[in-house]
Amino acid sequence: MFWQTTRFCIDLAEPKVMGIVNVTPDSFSDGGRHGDAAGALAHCETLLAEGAHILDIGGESTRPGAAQVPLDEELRRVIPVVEGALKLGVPVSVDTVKPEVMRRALDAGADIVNDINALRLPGALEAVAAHPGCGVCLMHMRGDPATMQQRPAYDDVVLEVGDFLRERLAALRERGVTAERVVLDPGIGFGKSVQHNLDLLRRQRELLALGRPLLLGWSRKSTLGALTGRPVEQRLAASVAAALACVHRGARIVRVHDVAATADALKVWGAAGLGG
Ligand code: HH2
Repeated sequence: MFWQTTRFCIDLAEPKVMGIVNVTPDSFSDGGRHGDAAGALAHCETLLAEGAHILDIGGESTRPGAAQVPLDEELRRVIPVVEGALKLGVPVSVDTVKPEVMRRALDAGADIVNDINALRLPGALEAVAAHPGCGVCLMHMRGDPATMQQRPAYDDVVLEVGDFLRERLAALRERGVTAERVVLDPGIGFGKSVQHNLDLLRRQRELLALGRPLLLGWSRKSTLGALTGRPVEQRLAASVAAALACVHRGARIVRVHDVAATADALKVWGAAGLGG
């Protein structure tokens, strides 16, 4: 299976590691670490040396309760880093919900739009459809970051997430964006309880029926804290285990902070014939 993006057709025969680059003061696990463009670009290079296949650059924290970032501030944070990262020879993704940030990043040459809101803000579908070939990650989120963890409820979380992703994929197709450009993400921690996230992991294969590759982001998330009792800075082993578990259940891209450990684990996993 392949993921068609602006400059790269990404071969997903082997699982791919998407390295997280948060250019934010307040991300839940690494806020403020790479707050300026030079620091963020140095982090991009580190992640590549550690084995990242894709860089995902974001300028707005989406942690539960996070404040929204004004458009001009998000552009100021993200665009210089996207421009620099595009020279590094790997696919560059922009993690944003804002159509104008998508447009500006795509104009700069970005390969992928990663939207936790699945292109639901007015103008977002159009921003992607106006581009001839960028890749897209559509993620499921119930509610918005300000309120999403207030008693999330589903009859069947896997069926409801699947229905949502199918509808968003169809909305993109209607606007002429072919399925080869799209990957799907159930959105771990976005309007979901610990049990919902675990149901999505255990029954992840059901989402493969949607016919597109799955991207999963478990890295350092609070469900791992609930399972291990560990604070966010001590969730490396749990994050690597979660990445392997979701690759085992059919994910082809894992979005992670700890690239070196995840890439090493996936190499051993693959060599053992366990998938990927
Ligand atoms: N998770 C976060 C942000 N973007 N995108 C996708 N496709 N899938 C995810 O699971 C996902 C995402 C949250 O993690 P992080 O970027 O580390 O934190 P913050 O939002 O606080 O910057």
